[in-house]
Amino acid sequence: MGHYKSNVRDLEFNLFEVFGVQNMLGKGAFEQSDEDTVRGVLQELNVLATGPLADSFAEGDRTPAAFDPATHSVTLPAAFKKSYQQVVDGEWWRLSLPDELGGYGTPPSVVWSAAELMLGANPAVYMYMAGYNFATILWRNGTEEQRRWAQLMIDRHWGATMVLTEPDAGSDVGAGRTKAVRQDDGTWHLDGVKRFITSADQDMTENIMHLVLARPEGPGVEAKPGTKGLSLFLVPKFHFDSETGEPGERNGAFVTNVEHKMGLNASATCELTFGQHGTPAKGWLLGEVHDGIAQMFQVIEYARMMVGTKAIGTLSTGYLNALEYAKERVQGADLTRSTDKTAPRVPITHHPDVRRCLMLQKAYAEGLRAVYLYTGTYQDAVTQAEADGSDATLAEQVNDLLLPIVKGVGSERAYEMLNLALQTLGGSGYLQDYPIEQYIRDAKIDSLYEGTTAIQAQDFFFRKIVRNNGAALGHVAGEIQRTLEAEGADERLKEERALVAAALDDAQGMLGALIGYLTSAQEDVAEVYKVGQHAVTLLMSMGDLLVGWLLLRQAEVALTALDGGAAAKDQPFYQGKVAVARFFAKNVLPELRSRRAVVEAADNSLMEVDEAAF
Ligand code: ST9
Ligand code: FAD
Repeated sequence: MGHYKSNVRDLEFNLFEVFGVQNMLGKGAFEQSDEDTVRGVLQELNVLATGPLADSFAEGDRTPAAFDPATHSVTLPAAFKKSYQQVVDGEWWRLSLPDELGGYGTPPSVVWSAAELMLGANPAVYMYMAGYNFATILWRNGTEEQRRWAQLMIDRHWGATMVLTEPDAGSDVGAGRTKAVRQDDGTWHLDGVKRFITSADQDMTENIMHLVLARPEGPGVEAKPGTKGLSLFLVPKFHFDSETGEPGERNGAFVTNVEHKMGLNASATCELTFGQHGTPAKGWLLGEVHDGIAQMFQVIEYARMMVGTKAIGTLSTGYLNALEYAKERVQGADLTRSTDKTAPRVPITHHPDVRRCLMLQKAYAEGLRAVYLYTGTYQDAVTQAEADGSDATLAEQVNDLLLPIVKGVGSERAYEMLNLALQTLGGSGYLQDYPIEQYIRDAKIDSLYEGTTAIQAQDFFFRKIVRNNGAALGHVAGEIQRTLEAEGADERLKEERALVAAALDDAQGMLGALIGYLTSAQEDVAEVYKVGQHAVTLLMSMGDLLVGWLLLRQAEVALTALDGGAAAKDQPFYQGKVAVARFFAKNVLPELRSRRAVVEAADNSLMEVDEAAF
């Protein structure tokens, strides 16, 4: 058996029993899809994910991407390349493409379910497939010629990168110094050094299209500071025939280092230099000058969703591996007989603390899966609205609101819970005989790249709530209220509903306090530090609220299914849904009360501590 333990049952439960995705299949943008096709996709992909895709997961870690400075090239282990090729040959990348670029009209919620299977089995493989997806950015924003390149990228299976970060410009992308100088022929020469660029070289594709943020210069180009002065340039590794895509001469974008990392070793993280090695790095402007950051955020939004889904997929397989081990590992006597030295030894699942750890992992694995799929349903609504010409504004705003929760909360809780998964295996968890130590190393990156958790929290508060005047948040709060106040709601979940209601009140209280500090900052600017100190608490608490609420919704569905005489094979699944909703509501949601008290009592003494005193 491979390392990867998927949970297709839970994916299908969310899609069909909780969110009712089948109701929009066969219509409008999703005309080509039906329930059977979706179930078929998940089943087939599951075979690939748990088999050939998972097979090279450990090999990619033990034999990391190798760099040859003489040729500026990166090579990957053969086993890893085989896994990649199988996904490419199966044309799974089509799932995320729009119809006009050869997609299947698959709803985003289903695409993200499929993505979880690949990301959980072998995340680096998925990330090398960026070329197909990033081609849509050229398609959406490019000239006629660049739209043709988009098709070439797909047809010829090129790789692609997103190139923002520089040594002095990480979170602060606007500090980037790489420049682009306009040439007489309308092209641009890029000059600068970027670092930490994922997939900037590999030996699996004939070409790589780099999507690079740089500061344009030249006659008639207004110099602007910060992110709003950046443009997006298309910089191919090899020049190519614009009609056929046939690669020609080497362009001047060279990889000059590959980082030695804590994990995700199959994914090459590169220093990428432009115009530093005697060959000009020729780029083509995408769209208009100074549109770069807005265009790059089209990529970033996708990538943030991907990172959250990756973290949650890894948490899920970590939990299921821990669960399997716990059921088999016999150690110690039941606590009720601990003084009886002759008592039989029991599987560790009998110990209350092991149960606590397992149930917490289950709560976050299944609760966060529901959060990313709930987010996916708003992407479904956006796609559907774009197809039928209706207003997509609210769905877009709700999706935007939820992205920092999927990415920020997903990555933080996954890392925390994977620690519990390892703990469940005792000393064995520390060994490479089991996959959990690699999961932890591979998942740590998720709270760092694509914007650290602090950046997600500020994005959530300032941009997604305050700037949006609370419209999207109000909609989600209304959805939660609807569950809480539903007529004929199941009495058996009365206590859990009260706990979710209290958590909603506490989260709103925290938000109210932060908004109060922001308002006071108009009088005393230092008040905004209080927001900075507690924005992550708000983000994490909103995440817990959503997890608690969605687990409650799932429990309601499960009780109905059990009452309706669910098949014997399904009963433990539904019983588990009720148990986990109860556990989370009683054991985690009350914590929001004390977090609220801390936020409401915030002061700025932390900011007054002299650095020397730290
Ligand atoms: C990275 C890559 O880390 C990691 C790995 C990538 C791997 C990719 C692989 C993908 C795989 C795909 C595979 C497909 C497979 C297919 C198979 C399918 C089954 N939302 O607030 P302001 C914009 S990359 C939208 O003033 P500052 C907006 O235009 C590096 N837009 O910002 C705004 O203008 P306006 C990642 C947003 O103070 C403008 O920015 N690095 C948003 O100037 C300025 O906004 C980071 O993420 C948003 N949320 O700059 C950097 N926010 O306001 C993190 C801003 O007029 N740092 N815009 O609308 C930040 O995010 C900073 O907050 C900052 C601040 C840079 C935005
Ligand atoms: P810094 O920005 O220096 O942050 C350091 C600490 O300070 C963090 O805790 C951060 O939260 C905090 N901090 C910084 N600014 C603020 C603030 N304003 N408010 C509050 N806290 C703050 N980049 C790309 O462009 N393309 C890629 O493909 C890519 N892939 C990557 C792959 C890997 C493996 C890694 C490690 C990085 C990758 N990155 C990539 C870069 C990644 O996006 C950055 O590392 C990330 O955005 C953080 O920047 P930084 O490392 O410079 O940290």
